Amino acid sequence: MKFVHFSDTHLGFSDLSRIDSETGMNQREMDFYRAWERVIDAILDLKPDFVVHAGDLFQTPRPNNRALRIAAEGIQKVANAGIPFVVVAGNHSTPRIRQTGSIFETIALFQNVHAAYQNRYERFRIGECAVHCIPHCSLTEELEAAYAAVEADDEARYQILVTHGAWRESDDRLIGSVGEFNEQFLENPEKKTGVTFDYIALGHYHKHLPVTDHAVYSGSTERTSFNEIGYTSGYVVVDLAQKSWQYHEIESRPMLRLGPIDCSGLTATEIYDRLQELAPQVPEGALVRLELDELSRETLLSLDGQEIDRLLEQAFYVEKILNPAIQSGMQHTSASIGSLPVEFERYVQELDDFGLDRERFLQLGQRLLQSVEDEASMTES
Ligand SMILES: [Mn+2]
Repeated sequence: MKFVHFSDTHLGFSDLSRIDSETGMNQREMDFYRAWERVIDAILDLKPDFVVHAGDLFQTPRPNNRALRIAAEGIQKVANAGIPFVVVAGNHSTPRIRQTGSIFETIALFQNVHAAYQNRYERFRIGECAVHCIPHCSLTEELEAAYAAVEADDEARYQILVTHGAWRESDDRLIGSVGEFNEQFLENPEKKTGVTFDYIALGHYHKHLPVTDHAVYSGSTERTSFNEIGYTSGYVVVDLAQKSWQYHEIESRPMLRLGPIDCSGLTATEIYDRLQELAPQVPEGALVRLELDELSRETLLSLDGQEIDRLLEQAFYVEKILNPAIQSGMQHTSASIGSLPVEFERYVQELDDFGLDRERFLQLGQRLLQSVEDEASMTES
């Protein structure tokens, strides 16, 4: 028995207000639709026995009409090919107010589609396989109740679990945490439930990562932020009889880091020269995070963002992180603030007797700052 595991497709995500001239659509939004379609096409080619989606099908609990249509089209193609489709709700697609109702009520109307989205455990039987689902639960008590309800289906040959959240390996070790305020923490489900699973399909972490030999984050199908530089996009094919799985990469928009470039003693013109040398490293259509360190006050003031964009014109977008040099004797007051996350990191690293988990605090704080910055840049344009 073979199945496909994917997750975090975030349909309806959009960013950077770049509009495609032909369709009038946000180009990043289209990237996410294309990624989804690539996986759907792969599924139709492969003809697995079923498909599981481990959460964050949509970017929000109320996806726009286009996101909804594209999701429905893909699911319908799979369902029409006679391939059952199991999906759990992740933290992004779970409404904060229950009265909103869930988009998955609609998705579940399709034949061959099984959706777990009601803040509780559900189990579906597909051929020889029992598919146990724990969706995102809004309350810790609901998650505990979900674990307590998990029971092996003794008549099924295989038991698999589909769930969404960060994996709590031990009290001080979290895997796959992205610092979102409502993320769910999963204790090792086998220890928690006493059930031995043949495979645990995880969603939430956008990086493809096996946590154990049979508990696997498929990773997302596109990157939602520069925090995900270096993550590949793809899906996993699981062969239950062979007790094996394999990751398959799909194409997604190139995303890369340029620098950090040490700019001490450099003028703006010298920095442009340096960028001209580096430009061939940037592929067409790339999302680029450019980091310039040790900028003098004068250089910082004379740097022209549009000139940088022109030098890297094949890029889709260049995010510029400008870090000023810290002048001696003025350790804590830089001439100008580089970027909030960088300044925040400096601040946190310098605090003595912190008393909290510094790394986690830093990660959470940076994530929050990033989301505020992202929101600001979206409303600006
Ligand atoms: Mn996600």
